[in-house]
Amino acid sequence: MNHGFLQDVLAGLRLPQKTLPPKYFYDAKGSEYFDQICQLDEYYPYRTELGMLPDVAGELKQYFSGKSLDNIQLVEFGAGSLHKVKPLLKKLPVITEFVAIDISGEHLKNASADLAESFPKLQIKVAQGDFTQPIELALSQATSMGFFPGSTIGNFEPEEACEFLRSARTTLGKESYMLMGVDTKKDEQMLERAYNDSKDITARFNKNILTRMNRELDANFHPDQFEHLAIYNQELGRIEMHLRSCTRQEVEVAGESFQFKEGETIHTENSYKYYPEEFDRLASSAGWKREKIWLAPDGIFAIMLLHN
Ligand code: AVI
Repeated sequence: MNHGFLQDVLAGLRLPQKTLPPKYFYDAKGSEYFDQICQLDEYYPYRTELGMLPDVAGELKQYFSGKSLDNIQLVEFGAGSLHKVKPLLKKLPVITEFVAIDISGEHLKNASADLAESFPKLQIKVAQGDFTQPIELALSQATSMGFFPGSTIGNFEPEEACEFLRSARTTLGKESYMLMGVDTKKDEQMLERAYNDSKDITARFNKNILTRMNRELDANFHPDQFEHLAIYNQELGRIEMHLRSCTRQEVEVAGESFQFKEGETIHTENSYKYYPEEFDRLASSAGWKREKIWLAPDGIFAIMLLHN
């Protein structure tokens, strides 16, 4: 049994507002659902960012300064399916090394075998692990650039986001860069539609965590006794995902029982949205300086280049 997973689940379900850490969404099935979410019309962050990346990659070099730029070591945090790195690799042949860090090892291994076929000269390293923790990288002479697309930073609490940015600075070393995708505050309807898609893929993604606990933690959740809920919390500037119990029920996890009232929720994810200036303040409190911002039409998504 995965001990860290069990400890986190028990601790979260014992809270007055039952909570689960969103990083546990991403088992093999959850990663598949997430890939499907990315193909949805309603889920604008993925396609918007992917559409921006070729131009961003084309312009990147002019914002680099300092160290030699003949070699860039690119480090992707939470690498997943490796779709987003391709436009960078195509436009920036100076990227000679690529390190992919992700929690879902199997998914990443398949994706990186694919990448190696398309970019045979690229040195690829795969690291399975929790990228929120500092990681020892064998840093070469190359300039390091972190890559954290998809607005995954939004799934951290602001203090955790700051902590992550600080630890990424340590991981990447002096004179490094960081290219980040950040989802922006916008029209509430557009936000809520992105997390309540008409094909119910996001609902399946959310409920998959129950199936995962049943399988891995000897739990007995009935996924059909919970419903998916995603709402924008304007005060806190975040989409919240919950699983709402349809009835009064009792569930066991590894021998411990938990009571649910009808309508009670498990809070499974926050997805924070930032005004660019808000994000600048966060990055600078972690020691990064914004070098450049690219905004999608109507400002619905931002890509930022930070400099250490
Ligand atoms: C991975 N992360 C940035 C996604 C998001 O938008 O917060 C996860 C997600 N949750 C529901 N849909 C997508």
